[in-house]
Order: sequence, then structure tokens, then C-alpha cells
Amino acid sequence: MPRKFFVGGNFKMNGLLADIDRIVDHLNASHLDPNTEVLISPPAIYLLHVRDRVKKGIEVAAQNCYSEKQGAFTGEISPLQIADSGIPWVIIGHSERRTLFGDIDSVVAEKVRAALEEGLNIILCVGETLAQREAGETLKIVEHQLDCVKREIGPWAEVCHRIVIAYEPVWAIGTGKVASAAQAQEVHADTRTWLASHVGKEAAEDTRIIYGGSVSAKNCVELATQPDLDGFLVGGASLKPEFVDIINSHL
Ligand code: G2H
Repeated sequence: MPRKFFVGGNFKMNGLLADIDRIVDHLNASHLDPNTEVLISPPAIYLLHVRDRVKKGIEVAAQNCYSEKQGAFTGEISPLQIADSGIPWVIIGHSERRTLFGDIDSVVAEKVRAALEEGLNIILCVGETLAQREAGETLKIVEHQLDCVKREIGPWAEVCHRIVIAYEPVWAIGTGKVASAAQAQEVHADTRTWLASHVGKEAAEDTRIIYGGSVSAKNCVELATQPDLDGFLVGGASLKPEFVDIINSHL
């Protein structure tokens, strides 16, 4: 079966209630390619509101979670609470979490394990910094980030249908600098090779590997033609009407 194209909108810490409603209402009123899986990820405080407002077919994701079920962890949200709230997805390991909030590789891996235990689906973000790319370490860094998750969760193949991998080069995030289609394809292909050798051939075939980093209506069509690119995680542009064009870029 061909991999279903996947487009997620990561609102990050943007939008007030009225803005979120405007974005959701626009999506609800738009024709969205039925062959594309669509997801939006509003700030945590609006998750339940958005869950109740989106039309059928649009899924909702939390932007982060903690690795414990409950307890004295002020300010955190657990995978158990996310699942209990009827939110089926969580983004884990976004570079802003890694660089600003201390989510090192082992923390990301623990969060993935905890979220899997609660039955959540995961968008697992990986990617290199500019310094790492310039040092020629891109593939090594991405593989290392994946290795850390693999070590923590064990038999990945059993849960591979619940993990979407988002390649997000840190230097392309919110900077307007998008990876070229060839740069993205190289990392996506290498990630698929990593999956084949560390998880299994079938998992490598089935796993969606999506791209994130300054994706826009202008650049998405060329990116979408790359054979190992199965969709997008969109930040800034997901707050704008052009998000619909990105969702429909694979038509
Ligand atoms: C990367 C992306 C969404 P943006 O962080 O995850 O954001 O499209 O604004 O670069």
C-alpha cells in the first residue's frame, strides 16, 4: 500500500482563541485532499476546544508531553492525560523543545516510550543544526537521534504505524531558508535506509517521513515530488490560508 501523504500544522505558541477559531473554520470550509492525512497542533490550552471544533477527518495533536503518567510535575501534561482527552497525536522532539527546553536525546526517547504506552501516535522530530550540516554530520546526527529512540522503545516494528518521522533541519526552521528538494530527499532516503536496517523492511516501506522547515505554498510542490518525502510539518504557514494549498500539494 502506498504511504498516505501527511500534512501537520504546528501552531507552536501562536494564536489567541479567536485566531485559532478563524484557522479552524477556514480549514473546515475548505476542500482538503481526502488522500492526505491532515492534523493540526494548537497550543495545549486550546486542544479540547479545537478537538470539538474541527470537522471529521482533521486530527489534533499535542505539541509536547512529559514522560510520567501523573504526579508533581508542575506545568507538564502527561501522555495519559492527552489520550484521556481524546487527542490521538503528540509531537515529540521538536527542535524548539530540544534547544530551548532541554529535551536532550534521552528525554525525547523517554517521551516517545511513554506516549506509545498510552496508545498515542507520534510525530518524532529529528534534524541537524547548521554547524552540524556544515561539518558534514547531518546523516550521523539524524541516525543518532533515531538510535536513541530505538534503544528506549525496543521493538519499533510493532508500533511503526504509530510513528511519523519529521525531518526538520534546525537551520530551516522559521528562518525562511528551506532545504532544497535534493537536501531533503538525501536525509529522507537515509532515514528510510536506517529504518530498513534497524527496524525492518516493511517498517521502512510503511513509515511516513515528512519534512518541516519553512514550508510554504511556494516551495511545497517541488518538495512533495521527492520519492521519500511523505508530507510536511508546517509551522508559520499553517497559521495562514495557504496551509490549505500545502495540504492539497500532492493532488
Ligand atoms: C518547523 C516548522 C514546523 P516553520 O519547526 O514544525 O516551522 O514552518 O515555521 O519553519
